[in-house]
Amino acid sequence: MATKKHTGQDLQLDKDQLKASIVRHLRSTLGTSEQKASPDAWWKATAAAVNEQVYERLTRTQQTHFKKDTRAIHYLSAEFLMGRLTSNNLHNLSLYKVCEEALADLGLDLTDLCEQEPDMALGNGGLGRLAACFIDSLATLNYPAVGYGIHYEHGLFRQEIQDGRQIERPDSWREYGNPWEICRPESVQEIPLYGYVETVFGDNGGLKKVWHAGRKIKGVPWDIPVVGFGGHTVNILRLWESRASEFFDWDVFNAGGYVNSQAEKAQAETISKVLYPNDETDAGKELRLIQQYFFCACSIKDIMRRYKRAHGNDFSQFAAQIAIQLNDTHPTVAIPELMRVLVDEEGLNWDSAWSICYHVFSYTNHTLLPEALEKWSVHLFEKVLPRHLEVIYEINARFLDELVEPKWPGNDAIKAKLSIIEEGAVRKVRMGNLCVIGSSKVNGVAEIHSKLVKEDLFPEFAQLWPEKMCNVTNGVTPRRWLLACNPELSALYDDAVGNTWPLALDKLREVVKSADDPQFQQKFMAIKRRNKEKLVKVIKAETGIEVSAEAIFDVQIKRLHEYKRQQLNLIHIMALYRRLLTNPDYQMHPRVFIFGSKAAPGYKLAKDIIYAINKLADRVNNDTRIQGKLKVVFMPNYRVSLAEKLIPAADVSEQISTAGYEASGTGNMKLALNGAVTIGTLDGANIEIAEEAGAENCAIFGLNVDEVKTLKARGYNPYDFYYGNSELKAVLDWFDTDYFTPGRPGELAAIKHSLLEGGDPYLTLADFHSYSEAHKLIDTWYRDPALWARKAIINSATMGKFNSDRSIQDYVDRIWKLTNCNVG
Ligand code: KOT
Repeated sequence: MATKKHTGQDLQLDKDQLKASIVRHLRSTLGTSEQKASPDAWWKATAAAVNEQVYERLTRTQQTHFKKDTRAIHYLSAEFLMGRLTSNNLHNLSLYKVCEEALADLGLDLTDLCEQEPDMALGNGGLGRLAACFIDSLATLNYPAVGYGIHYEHGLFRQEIQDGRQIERPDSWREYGNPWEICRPESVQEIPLYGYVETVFGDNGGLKKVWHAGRKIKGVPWDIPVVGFGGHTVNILRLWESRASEFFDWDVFNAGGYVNSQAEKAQAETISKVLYPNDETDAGKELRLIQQYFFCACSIKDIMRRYKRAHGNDFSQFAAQIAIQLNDTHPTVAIPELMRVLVDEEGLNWDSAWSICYHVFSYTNHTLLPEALEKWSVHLFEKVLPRHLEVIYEINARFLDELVEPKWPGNDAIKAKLSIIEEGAVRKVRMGNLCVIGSSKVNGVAEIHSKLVKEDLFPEFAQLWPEKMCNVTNGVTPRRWLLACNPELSALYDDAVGNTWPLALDKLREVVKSADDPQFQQKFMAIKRRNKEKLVKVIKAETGIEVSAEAIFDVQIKRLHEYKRQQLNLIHIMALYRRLLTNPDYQMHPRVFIFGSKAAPGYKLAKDIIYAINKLADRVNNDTRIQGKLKVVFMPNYRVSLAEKLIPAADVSEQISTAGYEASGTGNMKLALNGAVTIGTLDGANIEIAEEAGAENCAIFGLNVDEVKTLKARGYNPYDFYYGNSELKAVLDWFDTDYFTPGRPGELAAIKHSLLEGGDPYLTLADFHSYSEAHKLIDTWYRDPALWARKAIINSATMGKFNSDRSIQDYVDRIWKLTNCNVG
């Protein structure tokens, strides 16, 4: 029988069909009517109508992948910061316009409807958002891929600001149901924990290890379809939810312990309850290790199940069919887990199992910060995962004997450094070392970062395996970060270069030739202006602060961390304010400084910086003496959906980390793509952004990586800069007064303290002067509208490299070696 070739065309809906489908779902899925339906019901009915399309394409994708039995990538990440999915899915299915018209017929506005959707905030920041962009690109490029993660009941906390301070509130993204997820009870897994290991005789007479679990937890998969742009491939993001398994429930129950069984049930459900809110710090908590093991073990079982469906117990094809990417060290325990499954459960010998593991795994490093490098106490490992600790010891012993000893005979110092086990009062398992040893490729996320991973973080590993270390510069999906969030600029680009740019962002380079064309400039800047006017309304609604779209919108949006240096921005705004107060003629174009940032709940200084920004805002925004030249806005609850409103309206992008500390950054790419000019250090991907846009189109300042190292080696003394710059001294001394906290002097003193007595570890004071000069340059540029328009256009038009499709293609070529699979 001839098989019908699908093109996807047969699925296209017109306006009336979609409208009918929405109304049908409103009635039959939501159980309401056009007269009574709430905005939430309309949103869910719309999603249900769209899902008819999604599911059909998902089924076709899965059938094709199964039939062709192609190699697939499995992206393991503790975080996927998806944001909202409605407009994204509509765009990727080419249904956005159709849906807009269908809803208009029903008297509804699609933009308003999209506001009904809670953000899926299952991540902290850059690492989680990168994972979300990557699965979009994988589906778009038709690569067979599964994202695996944790189905947190509560994502990253919701931030409220009360009297200037951050208050954390629980996030409940699925409290009233989420139409984009599908529960898959048929693929539930059971996961062992705790207990002990027994050595027994195996069938072949040899010894074998048996892990007797102390507890078993059920892993329930929830699938989020990931629709590629064009709608051909629909992959899945599979998130695991923990539940109590019958295994221990019944044991305790039969012993008469109904209450205990309920308590254990609650404990089991705690595992996927909440996302740890610490970005780039290692909490070292038992529950976190269990979270990591839980989702890795579920995922490995799922991968095994699918492999065996095609290949039975023949593992010779496993490494050819399966690639697993570890998104930082959080899923490292997948390595000893796969070893345990292959050796203990499938009966492979150690060497065959190791060869499979080594070829299957690759590891991406996202930070060099020492406090983020995960280490688990051996004691904790032994308690929670006794068999895995044995496996790790075995991996370590073989590595030290077979690789380190021959290369550096008798060198105990190097052995101690490279060992997976850190010796000391508390012995620890170093997850980074385990990742490097158990992976065939290790990559950093921008050129400079990958160089530092190789030269500073893992130099001896790089000597052992020079081919293992590589770079894949990060990227962002242009579908969300231009097409969906900036419809007017997208339309301008459609007119200028045709509508293929969402798949080929390099196309935008053609626009560079129009950068000096007054007509094009006028159109480009008018769009920016309208985006700013929209943001003016959002700012008013969210904070009550009135700002003018006439001003320069200067934006710093990212997690709060000393290395990202929001404090540098803060003290520079204070300096500007002081200049305006002391010299009423001080020349500057009006400026609005906009911040969006969450601090880890336990990070005291970060929370103090948020407080200081808000107190500065109170004072500056209400000071009539400065005639509205300066405004400061702290936007509460920074998240993906807010970023989508801020980024299209930004004139200036603040990327001011201490050189050597920001691995890559991805907000820098999104802002430049939307026409913001970067003020930034030569750090992370800023370097590559300046290469693409031309250094003359960015305001680069500050010490570079080598200069930071030299200054630190020489002995940095922040007092040199404090006493050497009277303006800086006056600004820092302001923190001791009650100028910004009337009646409460010294409330902000901790910030000054960290910059002086605290040693200013991130060299804020050393870079202050240069930062201030760069801001003067920005001001001069902006006051020449044609010059500014030129820079803004060139920045936007030259960001093609930072398409996450390019990043994925680099992963495919350098690491995964996949072939794409057309679904039709
Ligand atoms: C968090 C905890 C442990 C280890 C690393 C992290 C981490 C790193 N979280 N986010 N990052 C960021 O990752 C982004 C994507 O690669 C980078 O652009 C950014 O520079 C990192 O800070």
